[in-house]
Amino acid sequence: MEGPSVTGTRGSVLILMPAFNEAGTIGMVLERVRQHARDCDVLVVNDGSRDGTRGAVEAAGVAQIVLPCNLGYGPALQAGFRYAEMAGYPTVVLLDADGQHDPADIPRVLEAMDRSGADVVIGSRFVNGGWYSGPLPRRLGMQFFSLVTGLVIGQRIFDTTSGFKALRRVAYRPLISGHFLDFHAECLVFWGKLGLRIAEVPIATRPRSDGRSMYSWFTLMNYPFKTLMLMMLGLMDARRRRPLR
Ligand SMILES: Nc1nc2c(ncn2[C@@H]2O[C@H](COP(=O)(O)OP(=O)(O)O)[C@@H](O)[C@H]2O)c(=O)[nH]1
Ligand SMILES: [Mg+2]
Repeated sequence: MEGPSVTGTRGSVLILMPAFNEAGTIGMVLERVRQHARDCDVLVVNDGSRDGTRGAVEAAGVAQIVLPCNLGYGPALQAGFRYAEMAGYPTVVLLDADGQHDPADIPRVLEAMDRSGADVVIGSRFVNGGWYSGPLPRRLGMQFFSLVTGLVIGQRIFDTTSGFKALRRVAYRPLISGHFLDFHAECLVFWGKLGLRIAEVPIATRPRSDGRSMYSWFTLMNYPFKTLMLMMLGLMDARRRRPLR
């Protein structure tokens, strides 16, 4: 029996946008993507949203995978990576649907990828002295995982929790079936140990104007333990594989 197939006209960059209950912002974000990344294709993974997200994406005329229930950020993006792989996209750009990332930065992130030859380019809040004013535990967690990642792969990544990333196929393909939570430090060490090249470029971020963050106090308390455990799984997985570079 033949596997599923994805057909249709497409460019070489897929903007992959995870969305859970983002009806208040996603229309505006998609409009700015159209303005600033006209040549890119867009796929929203609508993860069982219960608000008007589906209608807003349809109104924007953008492709979406509508999951029947909420699977969570990681599995939802894995569905998107599978789609990108089946359709043969050389590059995927991850971008949040809540308006915190500015689609005007997409061309700069892609240029940095071309210029540097990196396999992963992270849109970073912290290179060039950037600053994050969120809750203290979250700031400390970010510092901690930046240090740990640096020790493990020998390259300091300042923003390990950015959801704005450009990935070449060599970087997104192995994520389709791995153990990943939110593609943060657990994913960076996996990529680093596989020999992939990672670069960071500064981006602007804005506070959320609508909806709710997926991180509650409870998930933030679990985050370090889960991420450390998944980092170890990622390292074991990378050791089993042949280096990609
Ligand atoms: N697919 C999927 N996306 C989610 C889920 N929760 C949040 N997101 C999306 O992931 C992106 C980042 O989420 P957000 O809650 O803003 O994370 P934060 O900015 O780190 O606080 C946004 O586009 C959300 O809509 C989820 O359960 N599934
Ligand atoms: Mg956000």
